[in-house]
Amino acid sequence: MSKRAFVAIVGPPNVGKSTLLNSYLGMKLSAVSPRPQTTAQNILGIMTTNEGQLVFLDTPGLVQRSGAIYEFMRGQIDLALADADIALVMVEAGYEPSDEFAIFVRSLKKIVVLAINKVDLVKDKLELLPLIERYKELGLLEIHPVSALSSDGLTPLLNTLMVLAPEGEPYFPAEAPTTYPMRFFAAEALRESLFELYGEEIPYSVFVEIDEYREQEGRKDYIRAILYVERESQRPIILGKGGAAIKRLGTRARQKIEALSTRPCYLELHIKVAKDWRKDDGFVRRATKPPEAYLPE
Ligand SMILES: Nc1nc2c(ncn2[C@@H]2O[C@H](COP(=O)(O)OP(=O)(O)O)[C@@H](O)[C@H]2O)c(=O)[nH]1
Ligand SMILES: [Mg+2]
Repeated sequence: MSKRAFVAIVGPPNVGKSTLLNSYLGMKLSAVSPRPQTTAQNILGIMTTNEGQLVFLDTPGLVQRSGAIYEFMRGQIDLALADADIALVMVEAGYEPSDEFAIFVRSLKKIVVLAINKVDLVKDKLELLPLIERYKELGLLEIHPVSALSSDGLTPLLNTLMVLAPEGEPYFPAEAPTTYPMRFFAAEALRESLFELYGEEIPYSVFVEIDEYREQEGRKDYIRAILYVERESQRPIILGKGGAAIKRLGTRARQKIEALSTRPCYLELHIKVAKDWRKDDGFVRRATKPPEAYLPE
């Protein structure tokens, strides 16, 4: 009998949740950046081995901010946890468990595995021992120091997840790394590129919508993306002098999309203003319709 589990990767912003997913899948599915709240929607990634199948859901970081987009992000975490067999809670080395964190962990009615990430930054690994003790005091039993970046400790963590996974047939066919459509990852690639190329509020102020994604036999795929900004004054920043900045954005995102789809594409970008969309429940609800084919059946 083989194993299978839905594994929700949850934790504070910026600890390396998306990097972990990408490491396990060996591909750049989930956007990564040195800044918090890069992931806004859950990303589903499937890992199938000889032992079984783990269906990871990479989630936005836990934050206590108000506004429609943050409520949406918290909803995403709740959704991932509701479906999960295992909660893979991730923190980073040096992160002391706060009271809120303790409450969060106790609220999880799941098998919980803790990954303490970024141990590559800790010179003296003995420093980790008191930290591990403090997490044990919260009732956490499975604790794995890892480095998602250098893949340190990822195999033992994977083995633990497989051991804890319920028995059963795989949820999805073994070949596919995800059930989300390519258009979803096109938006993710644009999002990551925005974080790489623009400072301050800009990446957070842009909502990326893939308006059209047309696969074309014998020619480049055609992708049209709308970048919704919160204010008219953000348009010239995105464009840059003589359109240089948006050109760079388009080129970078296109390269990421092509690397994932392994097909050449033509990427067209448009800017629209959706005033203060981050606070607008209606906009967030409309704009964040989840991708289809999320769960089997
Ligand atoms: N040094 C180090 N940096 C890491 C590691 N994992 C992730 N990072 C970096 O931490 C930042 C946040 O990573 P990301 O995966 O976007 O975090 P998320 O917000 O939890 O999804 C990025 O700059 C990553 O390159 C790690 O194991 N070691
Ligand atoms: Mg992330």
